[in-house]
Amino acid sequence: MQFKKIHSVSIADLSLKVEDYLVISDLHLGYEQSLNADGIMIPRFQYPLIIERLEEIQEKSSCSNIVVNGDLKHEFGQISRQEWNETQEFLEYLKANFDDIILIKGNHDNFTRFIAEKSDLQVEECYQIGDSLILHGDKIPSYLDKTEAENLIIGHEHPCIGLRNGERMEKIKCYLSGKYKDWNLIVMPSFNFVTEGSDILHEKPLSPFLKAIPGGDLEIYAVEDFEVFHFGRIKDIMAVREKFY
Ligand SMILES: [Mn+2]
Repeated sequence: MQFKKIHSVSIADLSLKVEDYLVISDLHLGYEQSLNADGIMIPRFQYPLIIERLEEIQEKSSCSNIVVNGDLKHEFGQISRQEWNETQEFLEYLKANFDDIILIKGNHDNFTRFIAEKSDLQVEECYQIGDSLILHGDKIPSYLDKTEAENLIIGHEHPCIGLRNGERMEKIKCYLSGKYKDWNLIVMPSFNFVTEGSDILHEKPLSPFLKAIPGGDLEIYAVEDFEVFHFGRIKDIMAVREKFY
């Protein structure tokens, strides 16, 4: 399958293909149970959807290695039973289907290390493949100054674009691409089916990397079912909106 390229990496639906690695981000396993605890009655449906989509991506991309770029699980602090079971099962699934498995620490991953150790896996701060450095993106680490990578691939933001369709607002997951200092910054959407994410046109950015890029100077690549739609830059869409509304 032919994938849309951003710099040296390719968009394979909700994952990035970086050489022979698939990169996925922000699965937030156990999210439903955490919502249930807050009184939001949502059924637990994510896990089979995640596996199904990942299988399709692996088949179409023929990648044999994988990087999970942070926030594998949802809850802060103590691990809930659903999270423990699903996370363990997911790691075993990865071991059965991929050769090299890299787990990167996200801000929700305080206890992921203990689950990972049970599957003989480790949790890393970041991981470099070719000219791309992969990190979660919840903070700007000091080791960045020493990296020789050209691309920075982050998650954490869960970007999506809200499009008005008559009375309804439809949200589509998207990638963002722009410049952070001298690096090419690529922001990934979440591999999570509970929510589309945070709307880049209507909500303030979360990641310090995005806060450091003034005026929405970022290209938007929306993804839906393996198709990629280039929307142009956030700031150009904002300018048009101001003109007409
Ligand atoms: Mn995060």
